[in-house]
Amino acid sequence: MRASMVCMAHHVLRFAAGTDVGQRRKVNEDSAYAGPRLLAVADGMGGHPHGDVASRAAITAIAELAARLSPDLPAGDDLAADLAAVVAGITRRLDDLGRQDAELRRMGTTLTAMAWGGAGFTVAHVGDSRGYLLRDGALVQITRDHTMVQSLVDGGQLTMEEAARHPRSSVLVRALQSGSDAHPDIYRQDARPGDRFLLCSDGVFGYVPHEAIRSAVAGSAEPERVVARLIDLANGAGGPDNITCVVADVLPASAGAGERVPLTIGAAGRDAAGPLARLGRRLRRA
Ligand SMILES: [Mn+2]
Repeated sequence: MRASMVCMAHHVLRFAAGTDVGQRRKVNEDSAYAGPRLLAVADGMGGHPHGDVASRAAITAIAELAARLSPDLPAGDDLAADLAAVVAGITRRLDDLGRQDAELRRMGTTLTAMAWGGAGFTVAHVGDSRGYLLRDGALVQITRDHTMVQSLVDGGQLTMEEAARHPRSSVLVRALQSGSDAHPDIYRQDARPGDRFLLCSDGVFGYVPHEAIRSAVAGSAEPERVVARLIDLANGAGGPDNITCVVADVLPASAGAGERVPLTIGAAGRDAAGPLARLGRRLRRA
């Protein structure tokens, strides 16, 4: 008994990520990051100019935090403080960009980020991208949408079903935006071996029914195949929006995590010669 208390459970992540522009948009304004310590999805806000710039700024800041965290031993990290600082930094960055270029004023992005601490996550969430947990065959949403319709659901004025069909279901009440303070939800999420986590943009859950998402997430042992299946389902539903997924399995450390090269994709992945590519090389050497 004593030994199990001293030897804290320490697990590892096996992760995959994918993004697709969809069937109707010209530009992919989603970005995502997946690595051994951090998972994140950012959706540049529809109806705002230059959402791709905003989601790239958010995911670049997440990748920079990932580079500062040890890939293996989480001891001593204060992940809630780290994530709060990153979110505040993203807002400052959006403010700076807005000051330099009037066209970039009022651009915004969602951000759903999960920092891995070895036995659980710290989540930072703003907007209407989502986190889900698949445990014992059930898929549960672990983030709360910052949307007008979710506020109406909370107030008892709409059911979840009505909210999902609401014509203004994507109108946000909170986002990362230049000219306004960020108010992220930051909280702990427990995790155990066998858990599978999904982060995705609304291009997935807005068009693919919950049960189809659950069945895709539960349908393959390989996170890569789950990502590909979800992108296929969203495109099969018409692909009206950009589509982005990150899938991560929690494994006992003894299982090893296999491929651990971090992925930066979508709008943030476009600038292959830029600072992110250099960051990627540094991480691969580490
Ligand atoms: Mn979207």
